Amino acid sequence: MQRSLPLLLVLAAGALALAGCGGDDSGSGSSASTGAATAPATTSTDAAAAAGGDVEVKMQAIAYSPQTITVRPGTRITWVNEDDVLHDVVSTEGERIESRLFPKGDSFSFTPTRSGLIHYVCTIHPGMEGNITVE
Ligand SMILES: [Cu+2]
Repeated sequence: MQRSLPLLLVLAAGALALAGCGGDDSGSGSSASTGAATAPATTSTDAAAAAGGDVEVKMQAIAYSPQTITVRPGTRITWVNEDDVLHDVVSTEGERIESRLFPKGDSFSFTPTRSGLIHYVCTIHPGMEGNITVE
């Protein structure tokens, strides 16, 4: 007797409404309109940000993982070093981030306060770079 299709449609509509609420910045973002927000590749990090939780970036095999994250202003980002060598987090573009070099097992946290793009690097490992989209 019961049909589940209407329920699925309601759930899908709700998900679309949530996604639209966060992703539609057609009036603002003048400098950040890269179109990357429409790519489905950032789904997992978007979900973490939407849930209001912290976002964790691992420093693993001389790389940041995930290398690119999307968060909302006010979301705390924590980098955790899982390598046997020192790493740091220093921004070269956008909001200022400057951690110390820290060893395996240690972490560093930063909370962006405004929308924009942040590009950061590890100062002792060329090519170890990451990006944060804050929107
Ligand atoms: Cu490093």
